[in-house]
Amino acid sequence: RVQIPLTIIVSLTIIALLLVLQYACLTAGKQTDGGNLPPVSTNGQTFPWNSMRLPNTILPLHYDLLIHPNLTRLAFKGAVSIKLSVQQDTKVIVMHSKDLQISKTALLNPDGSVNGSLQLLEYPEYQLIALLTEHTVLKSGNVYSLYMEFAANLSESFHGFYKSMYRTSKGEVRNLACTQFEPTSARAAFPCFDEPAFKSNFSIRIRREGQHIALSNMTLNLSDGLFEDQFDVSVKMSTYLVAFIVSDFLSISKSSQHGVKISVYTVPEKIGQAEYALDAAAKLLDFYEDFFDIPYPLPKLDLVAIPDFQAGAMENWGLTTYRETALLFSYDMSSASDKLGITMIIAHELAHQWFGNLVTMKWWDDLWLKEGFAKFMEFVSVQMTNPELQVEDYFLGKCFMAMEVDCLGSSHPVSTPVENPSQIEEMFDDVSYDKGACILHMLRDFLTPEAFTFGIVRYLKHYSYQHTVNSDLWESLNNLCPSDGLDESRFKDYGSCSQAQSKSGASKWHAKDELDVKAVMDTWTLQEGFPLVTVEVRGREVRLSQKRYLKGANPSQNSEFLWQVPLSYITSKSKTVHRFLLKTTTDVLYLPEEVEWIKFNVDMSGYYIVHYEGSGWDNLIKLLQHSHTLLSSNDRASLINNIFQLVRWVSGCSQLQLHQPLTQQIIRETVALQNT
Ligand SMILES: *[C@@H]1O[C@H](CO)[C@@H](O)[C@H](O)[C@H]1NC(C)=O
Ligand SMILES: *[C@@H]1O[C@H](CO)[C@@H](O)[C@H](O)[C@H]1NC(C)=O
Ligand SMILES: *[C@@H]1O[C@H](CO)[C@@H](O)[C@H](O)[C@H]1NC(C)=O
Ligand SMILES: *[C@@H]1O[C@H](CO)[C@@H](O)[C@H](O)[C@H]1NC(C)=O
Ligand SMILES: *[C@@H]1O[C@H](CO)[C@@H](O)[C@H](O)[C@H]1NC(C)=O
Ligand SMILES: CC(=O)N[C@H]1CO[C@H](CO)[C@@H](O)[C@@H]1O
Ligand SMILES: [Zn+2]
Repeated sequence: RVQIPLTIIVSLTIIALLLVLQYACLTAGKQTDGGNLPPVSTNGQTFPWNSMRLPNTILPLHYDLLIHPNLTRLAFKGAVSIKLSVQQDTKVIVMHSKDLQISKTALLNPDGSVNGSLQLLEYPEYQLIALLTEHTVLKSGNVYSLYMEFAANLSESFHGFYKSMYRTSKGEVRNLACTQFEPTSARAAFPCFDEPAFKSNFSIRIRREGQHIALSNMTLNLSDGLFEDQFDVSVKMSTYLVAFIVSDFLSISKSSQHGVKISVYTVPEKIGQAEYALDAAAKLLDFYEDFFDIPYPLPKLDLVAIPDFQAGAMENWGLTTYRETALLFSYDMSSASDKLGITMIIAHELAHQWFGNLVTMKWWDDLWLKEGFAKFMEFVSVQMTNPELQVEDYFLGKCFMAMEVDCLGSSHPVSTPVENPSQIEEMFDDVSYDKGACILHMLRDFLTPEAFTFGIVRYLKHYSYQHTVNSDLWESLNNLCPSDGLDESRFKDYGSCSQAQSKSGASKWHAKDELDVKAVMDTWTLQEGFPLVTVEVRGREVRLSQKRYLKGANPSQNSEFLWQVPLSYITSKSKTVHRFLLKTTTDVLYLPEEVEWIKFNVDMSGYYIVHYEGSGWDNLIKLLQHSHTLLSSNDRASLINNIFQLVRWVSGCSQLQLHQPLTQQIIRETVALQNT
């Protein structure tokens, strides 16, 4: 999923805040009796499960889903038959359902015969239902089917199965129905096990009228005379990736080089603006299939421009959905930045077909495992497929933006425990996306791009159709050595595997002997914020120290924060990038000879800022004045960024006197240099 622009977030947030306040006022009176009373179902009976997270007693294997929306009555009916595998003896099936009127339930034997009736209990506070068997104990190891019929109105919001509409140029209003399930709204379209770790196959059928078409994750299997479309059975996937649309859209299609049918769907009058997205998607899909060395597993990929769409875009497997402005490009009217934006968003959603869809985070606390990666891959893939867009010039801006949020006391770790739907929704922020991408970029720079790619391909292959937590990723990046059936010839820069193994992990590429990727990366994902690294050069000795950089606070108060900082530096004597892993609060490194200047965080590939004590800044300013091209544009940008941060940090304390003239000078000089 792609986030929505900031201004809209702000206004929506204000609306949301008002609603929350209103809700808080309404509910304030009710919460006085508190305590740990057992949950009570809508019919007054005790609800047999008291957690928002589902039990692991039953796993769904396959959903047979029939959806019958009516675009005139703006409502839908449905039936679902879920094949269940029982893991532990139980008399209750607990699953999600939200605002659905469930009219019929039955427990079936594997052969389809009715095994017995079920009692339905609903607990709307947790968006859960429980189905109690009356006589049968569901025995561990057995497989049953659960059948349910349900109905609801199409949602008036932008999630669940919702109503969208558009106006033709003649002024006619036309309705369509589409889905947005991520993160927790599949349960509002059909009863399901709505957690990302519960992956299943889906067979979807959709009833519709003759003037409409139906789309879903998979290709159409057949369409009978009554306009019931049946889609092929899906690959194993999470509920939040299921999607369907009933509309009167038109499409254009082409085949990717690897033979996937790619289509772009829009309202009929905008089909002329679909071509750029079609070409971009074909190019990017081919790129990812090669880069990840894993074929895209579906026969088709649809990109659909939806007139009312709240997020920027959504990566539903095989049926990606977008705002119109995020997909449609007019060669007459759109700008170069529109083109860049559209390409990046498509790159993001297609990266998710691997990071997120094929390999899914176990739970939303590790949302960054897909969003940080998709954001990061946008830059990798667009740089390779569309070099003329010069997307690499924008990456640093993402990290600056992430730091703006992450330097506040209110920031949160990339990986943060969440439970309820509103906490989950809050995870879709700059920390998960932009900081996630920036720390991956830092790790790639540290491990080398070849080693990093090798590790993530191994991760994707190992965990295909499964779910993961942070440490699974770090595990895949440790002990990098061709194995797991990977094609070694793609990674021949590695040299011999035994050599790499003998020195433990990535040591072959680094001076430090024991590189523990998990130990390094845990310091970046499990605690919030980032370090300010202070550097002081005394002859050949470089004294290093780190502390948390917290805007507007006295840094000495944050001494409990410690990172493993992958430092990089260049000096007046050596343009080769040198590396040093700073693991402690203070450390010292020795240069082979004295230098006139030293620049840390080369190209600002690292997610930290640097302050130079003594004459460190002066020396860099002199360098900028006389031969600024010795530093890359990213290095120059990072100096400006860091000094601005530091001015803020020191304001209010005595160092202000010291830094302000330097700041003014460096800004003046750098602006002057950039104007040349
Ligand atoms: C229900 O299923 C159980 C376990 O498979 C079986 O022993 C029992 O006979 C079934 N009951 C009916 C009425 O089919
Ligand atoms: C749909 O909304 C109407 C009122 O607008 C309501 O009477 C009806 O019960 C709703 N249907 C469902 C299935 O919730
Ligand atoms: C929707 O409802 C209208 C009026 O009730 C009916 O004529 C039409 O056939 C329905 N369409 C579908 C797809 O059920
Ligand atoms: C297509 O539909 C037919 C008839 O319902 C079914 O037998 C077949 O398995 C389906 N194919 C796939 C790939 O789902
Ligand atoms: C379910 O998904 C898995 C993994 O994608 C796939 O191998 C399997 O064939 C699917 N099952 C069916 C019945 O198609
Ligand atoms: C790729 C794919 O499945 N395309 C189908 C989508 O649905 C329309 C109408 O239901 C079919 O005409 C396409 O073949
Ligand atoms: Zn995303």
